Amino acid sequence: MKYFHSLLSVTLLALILLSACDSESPVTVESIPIFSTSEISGGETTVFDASSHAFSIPAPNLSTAALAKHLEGDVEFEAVFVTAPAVVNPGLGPIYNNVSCINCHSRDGRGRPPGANEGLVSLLFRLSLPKMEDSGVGKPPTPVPGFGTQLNNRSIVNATPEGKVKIDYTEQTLTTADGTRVHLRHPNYTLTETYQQLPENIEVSPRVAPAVFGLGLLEAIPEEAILAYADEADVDGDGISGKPNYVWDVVKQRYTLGRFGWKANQPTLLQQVAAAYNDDMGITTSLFQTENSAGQPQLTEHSAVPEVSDEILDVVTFYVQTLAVPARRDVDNPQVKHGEQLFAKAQCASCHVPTFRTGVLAGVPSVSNQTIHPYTDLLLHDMGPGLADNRPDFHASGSEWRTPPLWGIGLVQRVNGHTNFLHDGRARNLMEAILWHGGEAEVSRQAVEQMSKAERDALIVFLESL
Ligand code: HEC
Ligand code: HEC
Ligand SMILES: [Ca+2]
Ligand SMILES: [Ca+2]
Ligand SMILES: [Ca+2]
Repeated sequence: MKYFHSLLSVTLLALILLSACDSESPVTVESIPIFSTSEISGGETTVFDASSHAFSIPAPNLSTAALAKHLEGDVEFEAVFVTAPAVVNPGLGPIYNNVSCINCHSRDGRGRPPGANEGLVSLLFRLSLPKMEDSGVGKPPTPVPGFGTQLNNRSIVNATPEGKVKIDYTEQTLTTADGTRVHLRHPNYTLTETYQQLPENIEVSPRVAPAVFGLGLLEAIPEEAILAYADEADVDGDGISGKPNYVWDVVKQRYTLGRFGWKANQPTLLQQVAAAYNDDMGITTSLFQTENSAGQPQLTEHSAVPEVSDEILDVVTFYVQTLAVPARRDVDNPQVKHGEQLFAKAQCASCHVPTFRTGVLAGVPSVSNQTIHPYTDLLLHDMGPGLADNRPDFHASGSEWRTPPLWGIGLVQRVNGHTNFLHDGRARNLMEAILWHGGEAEVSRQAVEQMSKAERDALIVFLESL
């Protein structure tokens, strides 16, 4: 594994540490401890912070002007929107899921499903109707009349939410080769209190809010580098295909490679952010000028001017492009190293690809030309019926999901106070997340089931070091 011995990254680390020190205590390159280079997860954007703020730090290599732009974006990311007319941040709704970006992406981190007596906060539900036979694959999801492609469970006064969701879990038990019993829970969703009747054949896809750091780096990975891992027909016969999603780019007005969202259903961060304003908050932008409630009785007036300006859209996009990636911890711990070997041996790295080199992202030099360790291939994989939402999304089938990056995953507990993983947050810890893997990852899961307790522990300790 060549990323262990890259002198370049060691030099980068030295530069990062040097620039972080004040001039009164000069640090020589010789006095800096040599870490395994895989610790530097985000290249020059890496920060050494394992606190509860670990996901919220601006990339340390931003210029003064770029940092100012990032901080403007930070303010907008936290801005709470209200019913129009208002002096600050008007335009919320009339129907929406939440009032600010940060409310779902808490501490720039990960959301979770609601607890027993909580409402939905950072979990949302995408909706669609089944596609026609001949217009199916590769097309956007078909909206549900009166509901669109997302259930908006909240509304401003004098409007009606589209409905609510009741969640319950079915417990099941899995026994590993050494006789350890692991409890898994499978979510069941019932849509209730809908403002009008839903069609019977509706497709529902639950999605929790992912963390938003390091995303500019993922956007900067050259398309060819991602496609190099695609093997749709599994020509090399390792049981793993890896398929690019191609989704509609509203700026380019054509289909382009999808990278963001649980099904790689958004092509760029600009479009992802504009879609979040529109779908999640009921706020129009120049990219999506139509309210998400178009055609519904509660939409009484419609502003011709976008509710959020291009300037704000730009700084918020820049903000999620330039949040730092936290460095790994404990990389020299023998148990961590053992876990890393097991990760490779169980074929986890076939999808959770450890290393990429970014290209140039226009206007964002800090994420350009970096060696990064995101542990994702940004491709779609069939994960089997257990994880399927049975709702296709462009080229993603009902059982395909984009490999999520694993960087920072060991800090979720510290930052977000929970360890709920997977697209719907069903897994209550990392081991449950692994044991839900099926489909193309069947062999990986079986390898973990065959491991001794010590090996499984090492694998988890490795993941916690990311
Ligand atoms: C109601 C909760 C909610 C709100 C509000 C929300 N998001 Fe999200 N966000 C999500 C969910 C859920 C996803 C995953 C969507 C998917 O898979 O289609 C997501 C995905 C993203 C992603 C892509 C992450 C990735 O790893 O692919 C970015 C970036 C993002 N949101 C930024 C924002 C910004 C900026 C705002 C405010 C304008 C915002 N979000 C508001 C829930 C929310
Ligand atoms: C065939 C590709 C593939 C392989 C092989 C694979 N994974 Fe995954 N992994 C995924 C996908 C796709 C998801 C998201 C599934 C979902 O959310 O429904 C995922 C999710 C995860 C998550 C939860 C991440 C999150 O953000 O919630 C962890 C942890 C994880 N994998 C670890 C592993 C480990 C450890 C192995 C090896 C034992 C492994 N994976 C093998 C594709 C793969
Ligand atoms: Ca609005
Ligand atoms: Ca809707
Ligand atoms: Ca293959």
